[in-house]
Amino acid sequence: LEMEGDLRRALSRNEFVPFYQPIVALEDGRTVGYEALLRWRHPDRGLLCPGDFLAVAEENGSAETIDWQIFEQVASQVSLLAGTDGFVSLNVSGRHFRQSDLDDRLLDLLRSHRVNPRSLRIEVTERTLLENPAQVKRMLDNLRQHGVSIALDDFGTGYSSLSYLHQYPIETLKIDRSFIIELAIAGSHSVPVVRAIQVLADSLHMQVIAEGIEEEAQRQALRHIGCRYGQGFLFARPQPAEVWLGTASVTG
Ligand code: G
Ligand code: G
Ligand code: MN
Ligand code: NA
Repeated sequence: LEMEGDLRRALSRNEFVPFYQPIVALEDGRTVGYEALLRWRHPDRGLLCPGDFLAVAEENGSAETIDWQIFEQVASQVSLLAGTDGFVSLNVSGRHFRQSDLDDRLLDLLRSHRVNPRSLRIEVTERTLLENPAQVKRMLDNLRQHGVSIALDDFGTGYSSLSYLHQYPIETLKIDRSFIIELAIAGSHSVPVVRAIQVLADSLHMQVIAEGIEEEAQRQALRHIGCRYGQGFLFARPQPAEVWLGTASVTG
C-alpha cells in the first residue's frame, strides 16, 4: 500500500527514467547501439531496478503509465544516441500487445519526435509472441514495415519452440545472461547451447547479441563461437543518456 502511493507520486514527479547500456561489437568493443533500461530515481531509496517495483506496478495498473513515460523519454533521446547508423533498443512488455493499436501509437510517437524508425529496435520475449500470436504478428509486421527492427529477448529461457521463429519479422536473438554466466566454466553445457543458437541464427539470417558479459573469458568464448555482438558489465553498466552523450544535460 505504501508502495502504491509512492508510485503515484513518482509518476507525477517523473522519477522513472531510462538508463542506457551500450551494445558493442565483441571484436573491438565499439558501441553499435544501446538498450534502454527502466530505472526509478527514488528520493529516499536511491536508484531502483524493475525487479524492485515492476511487479507491484503491474498489479496496481501503473506499469503502463510508467512504460509510456519511458517510451516518451526514449523517443526524445533516440536520435542523439543512435546517430546515423546506431540504434536504441526498447523493452516492450507483453501487456502492451493486448492493446491492438500499440504499433500505431509507437509509430506516432516516433513521428512526433522526428525519429527515424530505423533507429529504434523493440525487444519482445517468446512469451509475448505466444500469448496472442495473430495480433502480435500483425503489429510486429507493421512496425517492421515502417523500419523498426525486432529483437527476441531472453532467448533460450522461454518456450523453446523454434517453429514460430521464422513466422515473425525477428532480426535479432538476445541470448539470455544465464547461458553467458556458465560459458567460461570448464565442461559447461552452455557452450554447445550457445553454439546451437548461433548456428540457428546464422541459418535464419538473424543477428545474435549476448547479454550479461562480465568476463573477458566469456567474450573470448563468444567470439570463438562466432557471436559478434554483446553487452554487459565487462563493457559498460547502464547509465543515463547524458553520460554517453558527454553533455551536462539532455532535455527529455
Ligand atoms: O535493468 P534490469 O536488469 O534490472 O531489468 C530487469 C528486467 O526489467 C529486464 O528483464 C528488462 O527486460 C525489464 N525492463 C527493463 N526496462 C524496462 C522497461 O522500460 N519496461 C518494462 N516493462 N520492462 C523493462
Ligand atoms: O531486458 P533484460 O531482462 O535482458 O534486461 C537486462 C538486465 O540485465 C538489465 O537490468 C541490466 O541492468 C542487467 N545487466 C546488464 N548487463 C549485466 C551484466 O553484465 N551482469 C548482470 N548481472 N546484469 C546485467
Ligand atoms: Mn531486454
Ligand atoms: Na534479456
